[in-house]
Amino acid sequence: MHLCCRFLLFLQAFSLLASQIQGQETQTTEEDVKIEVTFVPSECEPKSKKGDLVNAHYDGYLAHNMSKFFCSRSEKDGHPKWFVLGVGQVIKGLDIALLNMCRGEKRKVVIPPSLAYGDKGYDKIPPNATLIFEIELLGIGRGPRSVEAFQQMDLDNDMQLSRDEISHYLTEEFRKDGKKRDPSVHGLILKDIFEKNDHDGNGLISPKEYNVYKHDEL
Ligand SMILES: [Ca+2]
Ligand SMILES: [Ca+2]
Repeated sequence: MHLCCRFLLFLQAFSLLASQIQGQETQTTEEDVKIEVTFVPSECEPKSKKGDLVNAHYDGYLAHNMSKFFCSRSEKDGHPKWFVLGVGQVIKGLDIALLNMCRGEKRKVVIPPSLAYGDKGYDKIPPNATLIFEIELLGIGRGPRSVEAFQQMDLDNDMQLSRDEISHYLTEEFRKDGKKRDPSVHGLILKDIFEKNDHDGNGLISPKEYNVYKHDEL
C-alpha cells in the first residue's frame, strides 16, 4: 500500500476509533449477514480478524433488481480498497462479512438494510435496501491498532508509549513517505495524539489508552 495511506490510517486510528469500537460492541441486531463462500484457496491461513488492515475488491448490487451500484475494479482506477476491519470504516455488514476470511478467498454475501444504509439509504442506494456483495480478499496486514504496531513503537519495551517513542515513529513514517512538510506539523500531530489518547494525563500512552484490540493478548 502507498505509504501515505498507511500513515493516514495510523493517524485516523489514533484519533477516531476508540469511541466507535466501544459503540459498536454494545449494539445487537436481529438480522444477520448471509455468507456464501464461493472460493477457498488450498492454503487458507491466516484468517482476517477485527483490527486487521485488509485489502479487498468488492462489487455491490441492489438485491431487488441486481443492479450494480459499486465496483471497486472500475472505480478509482481499479485499485482495491484498503480499510481496517471491524471498526466502522465500511458498513457494518461488510465488517462482518469479511471476518475469518483468508487471502484469495471469495464470498457472496447478502446484507440486510439494518447492517447497510438503513431506512435512509445513501446516494444510489434507496431506503431499506438489501445489498449483495461479491468480495475477493487480496491481502491481510496488521492494523494500526495491532499489538505489533504498539510493540514497534515501544522501543524500550516498558509497555508504555512515551512522547519520544511516538515522535520517533512519526519521524520514521514521515521519512518513508518522503513528502515535504512544515516542521511544525510533527509537533501538532504529537500534541493531538496525546490530547486524544493520554486519558489519565501521565504523559504516556498505555496499551489500554492505545486501545489495542481485545482479541490481541498483550
Ligand atoms: Ca516505552
Ligand atoms: Ca496515560
